[in-house]
Amino acid sequence: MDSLSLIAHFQKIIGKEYVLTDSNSMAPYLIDWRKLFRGKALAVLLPKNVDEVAALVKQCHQMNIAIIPQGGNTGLCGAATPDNSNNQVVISLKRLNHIREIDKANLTMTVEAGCILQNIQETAASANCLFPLSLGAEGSCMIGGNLSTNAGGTNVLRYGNMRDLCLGLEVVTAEGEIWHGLRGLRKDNTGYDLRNLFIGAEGTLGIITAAVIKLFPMPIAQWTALVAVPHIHSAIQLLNLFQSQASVLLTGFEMMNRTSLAIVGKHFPQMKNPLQPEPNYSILIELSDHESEFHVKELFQTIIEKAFTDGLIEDAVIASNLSQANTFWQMREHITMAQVEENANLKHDITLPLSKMEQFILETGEKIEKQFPGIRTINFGHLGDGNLHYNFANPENMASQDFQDQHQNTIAEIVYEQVEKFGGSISAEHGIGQLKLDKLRAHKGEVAHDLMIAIKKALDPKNILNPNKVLPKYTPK
Ligand code: FAD
Ligand code: 2HG
Ligand code: ZN
Repeated sequence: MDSLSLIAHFQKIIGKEYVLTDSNSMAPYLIDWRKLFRGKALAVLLPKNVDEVAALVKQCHQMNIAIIPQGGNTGLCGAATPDNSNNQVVISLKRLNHIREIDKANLTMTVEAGCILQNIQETAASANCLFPLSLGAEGSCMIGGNLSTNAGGTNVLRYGNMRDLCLGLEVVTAEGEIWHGLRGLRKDNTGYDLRNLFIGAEGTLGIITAAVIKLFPMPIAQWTALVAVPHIHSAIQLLNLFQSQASVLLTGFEMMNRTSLAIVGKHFPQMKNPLQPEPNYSILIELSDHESEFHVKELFQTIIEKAFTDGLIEDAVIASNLSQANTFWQMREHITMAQVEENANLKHDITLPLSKMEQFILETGEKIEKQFPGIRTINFGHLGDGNLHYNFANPENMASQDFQDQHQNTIAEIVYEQVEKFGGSISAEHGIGQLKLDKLRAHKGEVAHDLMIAIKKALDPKNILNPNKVLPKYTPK
């Protein structure tokens, strides 16, 4: 079948206006958020419900057309961008954007894949419930993308990542069948865990069309503080102190090094760090409570006082109201945008055992600074989860594009070698996509990698779902 008849088939399934083929309307779907990856597509398809998704996939399966599922296109690993063959189609889930049900007694919500995360949070809040997944891209990322990347964000240390927040899925398989797995059960030991195969698969095993997600009672009080610590050692001790004293009330523990907040202040002057002089590390801490405002405030103050006495912290600003707390969070969430303003930047989204974090930072920093004098380390992240965004910007005397083009591989090699040495992971929460495709086999080991390929072959024998993402074209022995 030639491409014109194929397009006509798509148009018959979802309507002419939802099959985009002209380059202007397709453009935003063919480039990733960081503008690192660009691709081409036969068409961008915008189905409105699960049946339309299934019919499109059946058609593609029959014709051996590869499909790139796409949500909000905020992913940071190029996983939602087609390749340059011009033989692939993008299926955007954005029109599947209905909240199907809120079950307050069961504390669950059934949402379609194209629901924007922030809309889900707001709908949950209007029912006096909390949906805790929270990240900087929440105004545009979609729950299907969050599920497919197993997104993390800033509440993981209390509520877990997306995998922990999902009870059931509806999925269109590679052959265009619909798996109706939308159960809101917290226990279900009925054989293999299919749900957890699709979560984090980055669209390589099936297209998620809806999910049952977990809700939580809304906390009645929150206290937020920004705290100055001299080095990473004290940051980890402070984390341990909060964990032991506040236990599950600790809902956020974000670390930002001096350069991270300096670039935020430079590009967004209304967001200057209130801690002055700017400390080596600023820690954003949040406690949430269901009992009383008084309780959490007392607890916070007691822990902060102890931290001062123990010499762990140099300074602290406790947010006096919600608006100041929001300003602290805004500052934290703007680091990624500030890095965009700095132009080219190198990202390494890694996790390490907390016990190894200090040695990793000291040793790796020394290696990199020795080789690239003046390099700017933008080190921030979800310290409570052992997750660093260990990023770099060019030394002042080197053009940022040259820095990126000439040195990104060398720097990544040093970082990932160190990650292996200290028993960490080369992808904490952003995924593999095409960015880290060539690193996965060495990192996971042959056995794990071959098992992944076996799963992929069983679920998608024609390799039409997001090919060459996560797993390269590889034939096991
Ligand atoms: P997309 O980018 O559209 O897609 C991501 C992957 O999922 C692709 O492989 C795509 O094919 C697949 N996919 C999308 N929808 C479906 C579906 N319905 N079925 C099957 N596969 C699908 N991530 C974090 O984890 N934590 C953070 O704190 C965080 N902060 C961020 C801050 C900023 C400013 C930005 C730009 C990104 C951030 N991210 C973060 C990364 C990104 O927002 C997340 O990975 C998010 O989950 C992606 O959702 P999306 O809808 O944009 O997915
Ligand atoms: C965050 O935590 C995101 O802000 C993005 O995961 C990290 O920009 C980055 O490297
Ligand atoms: Zn993050």
